[in-house]
Amino acid sequence: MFSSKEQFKKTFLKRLEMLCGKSFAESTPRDHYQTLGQMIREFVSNDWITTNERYWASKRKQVYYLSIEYLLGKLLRQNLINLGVEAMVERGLQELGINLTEIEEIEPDAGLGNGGLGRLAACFLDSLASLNLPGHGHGIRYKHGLFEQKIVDGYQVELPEQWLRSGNVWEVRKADLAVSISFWGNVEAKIENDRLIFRHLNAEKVTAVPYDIPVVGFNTNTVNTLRLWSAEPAQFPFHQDVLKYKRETEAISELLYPDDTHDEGKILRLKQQYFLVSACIQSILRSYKKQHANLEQLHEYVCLHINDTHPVLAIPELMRILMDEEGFGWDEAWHITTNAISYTNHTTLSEALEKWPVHIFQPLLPRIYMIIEEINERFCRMLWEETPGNWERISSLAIIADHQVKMAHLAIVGSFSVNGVARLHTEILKERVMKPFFQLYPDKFNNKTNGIAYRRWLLQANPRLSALITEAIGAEWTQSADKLKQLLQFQQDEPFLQHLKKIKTDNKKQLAEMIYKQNGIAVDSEAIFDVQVKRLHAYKRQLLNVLHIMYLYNRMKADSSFEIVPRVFIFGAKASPGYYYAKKIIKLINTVADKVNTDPQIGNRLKVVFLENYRVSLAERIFPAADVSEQISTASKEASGTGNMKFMLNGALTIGTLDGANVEIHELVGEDNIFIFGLTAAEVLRYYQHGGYESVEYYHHDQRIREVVDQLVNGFFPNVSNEFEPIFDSLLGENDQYFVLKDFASYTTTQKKVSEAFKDSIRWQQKSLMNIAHAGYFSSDRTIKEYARDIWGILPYQ
Ligand code: 26V
Repeated sequence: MFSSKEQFKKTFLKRLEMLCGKSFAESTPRDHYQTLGQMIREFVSNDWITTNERYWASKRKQVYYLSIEYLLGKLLRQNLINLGVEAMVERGLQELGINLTEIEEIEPDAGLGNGGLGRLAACFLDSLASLNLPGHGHGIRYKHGLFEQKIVDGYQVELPEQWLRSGNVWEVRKADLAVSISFWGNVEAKIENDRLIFRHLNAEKVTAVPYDIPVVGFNTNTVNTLRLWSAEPAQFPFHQDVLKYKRETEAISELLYPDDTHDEGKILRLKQQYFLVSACIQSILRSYKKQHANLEQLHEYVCLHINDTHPVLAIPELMRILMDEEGFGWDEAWHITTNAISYTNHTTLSEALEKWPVHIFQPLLPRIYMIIEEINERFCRMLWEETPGNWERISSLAIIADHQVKMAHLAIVGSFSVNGVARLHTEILKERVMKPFFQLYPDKFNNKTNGIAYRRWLLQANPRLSALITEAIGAEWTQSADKLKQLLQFQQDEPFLQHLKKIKTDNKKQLAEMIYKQNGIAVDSEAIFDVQVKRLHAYKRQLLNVLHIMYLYNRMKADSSFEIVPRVFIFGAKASPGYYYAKKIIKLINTVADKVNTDPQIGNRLKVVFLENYRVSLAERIFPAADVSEQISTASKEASGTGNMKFMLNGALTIGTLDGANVEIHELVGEDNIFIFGLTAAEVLRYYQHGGYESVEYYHHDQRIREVVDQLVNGFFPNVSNEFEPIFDSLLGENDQYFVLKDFASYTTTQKKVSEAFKDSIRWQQKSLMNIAHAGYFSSDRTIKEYARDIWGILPYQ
């Protein structure tokens, strides 16, 4: 059906009628979207089946990526590109009077993730399939993804997200592959034939139904699977209150939790976590047993990778199945489990490390809790034998302590590999946060610097730049990102650099149109587009960016001859619904935007734009239009960042701290092509350890700081009395935990350098080119090859 344009058109028209029961004349863009989606799914179905059969028949090792989040975005364009039929379909549709870009709009973003962690999982799936690697994803089919954000009067308002409202054209429901999950009840221990047997009695059963989504590789026949599990009531519920049971069951896959300190201890979240791992492991073992005689070598054929600690119950769940259902003894089960499971850590922030109160955990998952207790006891015994009497060490490393289950400790003890997501992050894990564990298991720890699906973020999101690159160095870069380095030969090529500039300006004009449509703000596409898009968190320091904007505004007001290179500051950020402080920052950004944008004295020299509902599809429009990428987290806090890589790939220059993967970007592009400022991670950690920072001193000694901080509370912003007091207090009352005031001067000086550099247009384009040319390193293909080689031990097919 995709063999030629004519064939495509013919099939499309026929399918449209069959599927929608309407004539072409009556059909709507939604009908066109549904038809094209169905056609693609049907087209890949053969390769999908073959890929799977081949994997099992060959009996080679396969990896399962377990993640509570997948931030997929839209799939239509990606699938067309990966199948190599995009241009043909686009032309064919055009001849029928249909605009592909318009029908793309119909597809909802699959927003089953909060941010970087979920998007990373989606990028990894793309790379696994594109590299012909046997790797599949397992996740939850949330009915509602991350909330939709509206900005009303400058405040964030959350609306439920409804991506499944019109169905999901990519998924296939596999009701026959459903499995049963048990919660609550009690455990009975009995001796049978000289063996201690455990039975989970009186459990409440939930049915997990898989929905499979094909993951189509780029320019290959490999089609892997993303299996999303949905919770449904069991067929014959033994329950007095059936309605209550139905409601509680369906609640499990009802919504994605927005990451949030205030959700600690939510029982539903724990239910989701166990639901995912139990369903996933049962389904893997069922397939495995069809091909293999016994489970003794499971770890030689199967690897379960857990994306952060959310799926860490895979460890006790696999132990449970091996012991209680398959009859293995503890030691054998432990050997198999700990050789099958690998773990990625995504944060060192203590408030983000998962801990579950025993009083919640134990009743919900009684048998799983028993197994964790046993793991803990054996682990503590081992520690005791190493350092007898050192209770302090034992209680700080224990898996269960202070009536809590510490999920990261369980992950480290029960897996064969622990990796961080950027070099600096892994060093901090090894030398500080997880140091005693590193000393205990030095060989487990390794680094895998994050990467991005560069085809989505460049080939797909930035067609103008992609065309220029292909014209300059050929199309090989779409297969191996390293080839982007060949662009370095154009460093002194002025026409090429001019072309690069023209492309950026065109992309900026396109974004400017969108900004005008959505926010009613007219921005000048000749100005610097300075962008900070990411979740709103105190440690990411959107506040530092805003205070700098306020400072610029003050300078311009005080001195009408103050010269400034025109700038548009663009923000996109969702705050967790319960994160009070983050919401205050959103209100502040919008309040500053109102003040600045409506001041006739400022005109086009300074504009501030907050784009609502930041998500994958919006990101795809923003990155190609950015001049400056804001990566300004307090050093040591951002594990890696991946937006930083997307900006770089699209030729934006980074202003950033030496944090996360910025360190590696800095190394790759060199001093002259990035703007680094602020405290280093070592300095920040030294302050935390030894003290010595007094934010009030910076307030008193720097007049610029005093002015902007005072403006938060002195009526400078009309009609928002007291609104920003919590921000004022965080900076002065709470001694500015994130060193905003400490880094202010350095940030301001560096921003000035950015403006100066932008004036020299050709030099700027050279810097931009250096960034694009070196971004190949951050392809998730590179990252996934490293995981495959160093951790999973899997090989490509074909
Ligand atoms: C969660 C929470 C929840 C409680 C409040 C504070 C807080 C802070 C951070 C987080 C995120 C935890 C895990 C996570 O999403 N990490 C992100 O993973 C990305 C992919 O590896 C990485 O690029 C980001 O730097 C990292 O923050």
